[in-house]
Amino acid sequence: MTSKPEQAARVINWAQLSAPAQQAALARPDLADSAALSGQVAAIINTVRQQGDAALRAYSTQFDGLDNNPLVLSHEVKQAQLSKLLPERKAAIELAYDNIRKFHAAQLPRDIEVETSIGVVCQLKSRAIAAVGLYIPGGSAPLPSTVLMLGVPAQLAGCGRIVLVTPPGKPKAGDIAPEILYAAELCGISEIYTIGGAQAIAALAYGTATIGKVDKIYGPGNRFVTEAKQQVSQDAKGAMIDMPAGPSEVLVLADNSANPAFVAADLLSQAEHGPDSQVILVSDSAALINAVQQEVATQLAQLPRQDIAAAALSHSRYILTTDLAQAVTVTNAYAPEHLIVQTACDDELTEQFTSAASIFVGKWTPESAGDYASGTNHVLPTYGYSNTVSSLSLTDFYRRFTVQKLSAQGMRNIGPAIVTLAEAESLEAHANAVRLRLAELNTINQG
Ligand code: HSO
Ligand code: ZN
Repeated sequence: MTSKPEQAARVINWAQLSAPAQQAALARPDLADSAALSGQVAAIINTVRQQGDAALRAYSTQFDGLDNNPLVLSHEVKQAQLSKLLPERKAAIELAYDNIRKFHAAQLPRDIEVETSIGVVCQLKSRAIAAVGLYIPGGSAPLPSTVLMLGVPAQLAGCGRIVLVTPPGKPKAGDIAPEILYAAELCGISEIYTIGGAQAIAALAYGTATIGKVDKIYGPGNRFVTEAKQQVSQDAKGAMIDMPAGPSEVLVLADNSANPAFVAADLLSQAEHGPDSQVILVSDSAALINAVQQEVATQLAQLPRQDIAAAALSHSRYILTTDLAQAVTVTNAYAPEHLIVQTACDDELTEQFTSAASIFVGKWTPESAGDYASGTNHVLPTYGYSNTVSSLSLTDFYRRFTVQKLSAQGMRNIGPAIVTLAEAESLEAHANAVRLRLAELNTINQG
């Protein structure tokens, strides 16, 4: 566990840092894209492409210690797992499902049609992506909440096939958390495969005899999964992915009106995700920072995952600013995945944030609310990508395309301008495609 003096040493006084030192204070860790990792993942992908199901079974023996993984989760195994679901967990999943569904149903895209010039009609349409693959991690913390975050929008969009893959479970394939299976059932997901890791991503992207290929892959995973998603997304024959990923992050912006125990709990809830989690407190109050540090030490000692949280905290940062305006500047520069604001002027500050992916406003709004049950999506851009990449939403399960139709009058109206532009670009064939039609319209006019 981290001792108090060490924690105190990690307080950064922002105003005293040079510009490069400020940049360094907000830098993310280098991602583990070592040549060894990408080579290993490329080899797994290749093997799955060549040997299909046999490769998936062999990897399951090698990585999961399971002989003869059936790959498909059978109805019987699923029902047996579902019968173990505790009633209060079932009810909680249903509450979360309802709220996530309400918030995402309101995001339904609308087709639009605009007559840009007389006789020139342009349409923008959205249609569900035909086949989507949802990756749900197993491991130290299986995440039924992620099933809802991916499954609800896929269900609302009406994707033709929704495929879920998740590590096979232990001690036998199919020992998958009943909460994951119930969340999948609510989302109407019946195609479930008991595979995880880079091999699961390869199977989704390229297909095997048992697992049909999908068009787009969603969801978080370890560095093998993340690397595999990157690789298949760079191959036109592979599959698109939801977004680039890095370690999960929270930045809490708090002033001396904040409750230090709440702030500490929020920092720790991010820290327990993984040793590489990024945890930052920004405050204009040295007293608050001090109180939070003490609370963190006390609460950490009680946590079952204290080793993971302590590892994350060892590179956490407590940044002291001269005022709240400077705190906002630091926050915007970092572009956090999650931003929690606990100050005397939360609503006013919220208007000033320019780059956070998901903002949690006020003392009654922990990140856990959005992680599970408020309705917002918890699949979010990390690693500073939230400057430009958006939180997962219903539109990510659609493709958008345009349709246009010109009448004879539309061609007469815009044809001459098109010819002029094509000539300006020295693209004669383009100009001709219009000239021929204008000439034809002239003969009709004269005739
Ligand atoms: N905070 C995580 C999501 C999560 N938390 C799932 C708990 N379960 C990344 O946004
Ligand atoms: Zn979380």
